[in-house]
Amino acid sequence: MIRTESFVRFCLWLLWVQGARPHHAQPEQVHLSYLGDPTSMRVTWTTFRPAESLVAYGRDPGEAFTHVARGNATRFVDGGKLRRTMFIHRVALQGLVPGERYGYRCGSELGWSRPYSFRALLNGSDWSPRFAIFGDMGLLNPQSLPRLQRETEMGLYDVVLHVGDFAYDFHTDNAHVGDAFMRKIEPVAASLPYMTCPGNHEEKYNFSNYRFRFSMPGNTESLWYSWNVGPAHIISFSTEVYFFLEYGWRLVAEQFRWLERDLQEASQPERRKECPWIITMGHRPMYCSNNDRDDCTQHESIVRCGLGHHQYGLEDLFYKYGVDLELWAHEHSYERLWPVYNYKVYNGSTEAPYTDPGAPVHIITGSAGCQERLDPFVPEPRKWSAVRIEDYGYTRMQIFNRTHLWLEQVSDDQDGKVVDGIWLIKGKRGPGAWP
Ligand SMILES: *[C@@H]1O[C@H](CO)[C@@H](O)[C@H](O)[C@H]1NC(C)=O
Ligand SMILES: *[C@@H]1O[C@H](CO)[C@@H](O)[C@H](O)[C@H]1NC(C)=O
Ligand SMILES: *[C@@H]1O[C@H](CO)[C@@H](O)[C@H](O)[C@H]1NC(C)=O
Ligand SMILES: *[C@@H]1O[C@H](CO)[C@@H](O)[C@H](O)[C@H]1NC(C)=O
Ligand SMILES: CC(=O)N[C@H]1CO[C@H](CO)[C@@H](O)[C@@H]1O
Repeated sequence: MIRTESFVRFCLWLLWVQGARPHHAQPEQVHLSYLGDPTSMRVTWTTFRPAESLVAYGRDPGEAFTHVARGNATRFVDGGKLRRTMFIHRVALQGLVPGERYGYRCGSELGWSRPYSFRALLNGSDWSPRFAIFGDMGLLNPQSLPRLQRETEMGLYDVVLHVGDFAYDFHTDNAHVGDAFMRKIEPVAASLPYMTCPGNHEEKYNFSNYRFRFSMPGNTESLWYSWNVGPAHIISFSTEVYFFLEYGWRLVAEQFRWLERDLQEASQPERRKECPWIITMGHRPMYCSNNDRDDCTQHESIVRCGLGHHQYGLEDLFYKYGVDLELWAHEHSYERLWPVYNYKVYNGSTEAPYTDPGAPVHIITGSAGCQERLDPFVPEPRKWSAVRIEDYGYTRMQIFNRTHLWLEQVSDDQDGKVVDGIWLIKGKRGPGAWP
């Protein structure tokens, strides 16, 4: 009896050893990112053995995958005990026709992914991009993910913004958790550009899992970058440079200088006329009314006021350049603020607080779902706090045109019900719009 069992086990092991090898060049964890050019899209994936980096693609429906694009793979060694090695492949598709749908699969002669498809984003600023926005989604309890997957398949979105904190954590269990998370989001992330910023859960080994796994525009290993989509300029940055100074104070200064330059350029009058919305995304908020001891609960939060003697504070910088909307996460809840600057509320008017507001608008949306569950609020809302919701869910945003932007909050707990919504309407732009 025992002998038969061990024999069967031995056979299974042999099969596994034989079978496992070629599978290591099987592509997995496929995801897309947008480089800011509507004729282009980047495909990123992982293999566990070196292999070529090819994407076969074509117009969908109609063409078979008649085109082939090539790219390169980067070797990534996780910092854990096992020093697991993987190969992160990156291929930029070029020459796409804006607005057209493409089918693709990625891999090499050693193994291909299943087919996926995406729509190339539209050109110019005269269209209305639709976003799914959330932070803090983990491998365990990613409650909003099935709904996001269905809505992706229904064609509800053009882009996803994941505002930091992934997997919980990428590096956990020798980065097996990171692999499993990236496989789990694949149905969404291989169909829509999945744009990111780093959160505190990505910190381990100097953010290396984050830096290697994603492929955002620019040359800062996805840490900070900006891009245009429709009538919006979107800036993604790292609040974490302020909290993990052991990786270099230099990074705080470098990112701050970059932010200032980027904002300066984006607010040149001709650019702002074409692309008036300036939207930021960063993980840890400046303000929040949660019942914990996070930075945002401090009156002089670091993200808002900066380090030491108020160096590199972001509230003044974003105010100075007339940032319209600031997207945050970190708190596992949803909170919408009245237009606020330095603790003072600047409603457009009492009847229409978000029509030509006198300060940036902040949204905190970190309740997509993770093993740390939800974060409660302090009992009394602050006077700058407009709406607080402690449900699992995510935010939808549609930038209708140069003046009108719609934001709404979806509660997954309440079966997809829209539990909050505002029009942000702006005629005036830039610092001149503030009182
Ligand atoms: C995109 O729009 C710009 C400006 O209108 C134009 O110069 C460019 O040729 C367009 N590109 C494509 C691929 O349609
Ligand atoms: C951490 O990573 C950043 C970005 O790659 C790099 O500039 C910095 O020097 C690294 N810091 C340390 C201490 O390795
Ligand atoms: C801002 O507008 C809202 C909604 O009308 C109102 O409840 C709130 O008191 C206003 N705040 C200030 C400071 O005017
Ligand atoms: C912008 O979109 C809003 C909402 O759809 C609409 O009411 C408004 O007329 C549009 N503005 C322009 C200039 O098209
Ligand atoms: C660093 C490197 O090898 N870059 C190459 C990546 O792939 C493209 C397209 O094949 C090449 O042009 C680069 O030189």
